[in-house]
Amino acid sequence: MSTSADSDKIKLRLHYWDCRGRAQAFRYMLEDIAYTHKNLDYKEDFEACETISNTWGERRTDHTISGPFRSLPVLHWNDTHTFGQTLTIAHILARKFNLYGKTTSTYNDPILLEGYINGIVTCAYTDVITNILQAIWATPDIEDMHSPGYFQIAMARDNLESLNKILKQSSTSFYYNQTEPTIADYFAFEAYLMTRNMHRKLLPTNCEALEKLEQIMKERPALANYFQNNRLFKRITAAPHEEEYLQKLSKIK
Ligand SMILES: N[C@@H](CCC(=O)N[C@@H](CS)C(=O)NCC(=O)O)C(=O)O
Repeated sequence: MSTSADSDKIKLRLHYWDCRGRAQAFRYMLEDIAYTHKNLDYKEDFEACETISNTWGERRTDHTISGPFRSLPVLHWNDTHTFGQTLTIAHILARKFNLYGKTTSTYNDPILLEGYINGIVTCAYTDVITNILQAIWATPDIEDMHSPGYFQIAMARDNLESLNKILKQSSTSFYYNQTEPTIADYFAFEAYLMTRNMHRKLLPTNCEALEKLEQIMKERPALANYFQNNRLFKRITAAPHEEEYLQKLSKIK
């Protein structure tokens, strides 16, 4: 039996590391969804990044913790379903809570609109966020294009440029002429913020549309609360060297 996302009680439990990592884009989605859907009981419980080098080895063998793929994030839906894989979790949320936008005169086929939106999500997640996470683990010298790990930051920059260009073509501040954010906007928002938080130099020269997106996303009541209450983790990955590495990068002008 399917449940209505607008009226039936829905219990969601997210399990992820206490860092931004892969989950941050859909954490923003969940904040907004929980703000508007009072039937939603949503909580996140965290796996401490510190456990990755000691107790996680054992914890990951327990499927009630590490889900079907022995990795995090994991989303528990109503104590009956357990999902793994970042994009799958985000797509389920978008499907259930109407974050695939509305058809417009230009995008008048819902399936094709979903295809456009999914393109942005995949690009932001696979080609920007994942590359930035890998780059932080690889600690490249961001001023030396021959440094191992430089490829990841070059890829992230190139794809952010495409994300900015596509957003600029929209008649609104959101992708594909939408008046409310879709899953695409949450992912592009985090791809842009995460890259900038690694280092401003990694951004493409022109980020005007993404800057505007950041501004409008941060004005949304649930997200404004989230940022004002300092709920965004400073830590981006579970890499033990991250703080020291980002500190070193911050000295580069
Ligand atoms: N393809 C998965 C990858 C998940 C993944 O690699 N998660 C990492 C943390 S960011 C993890 O849990 N690593 C520990 C492990 O695999 O044991 C996704 O996109 O969610």
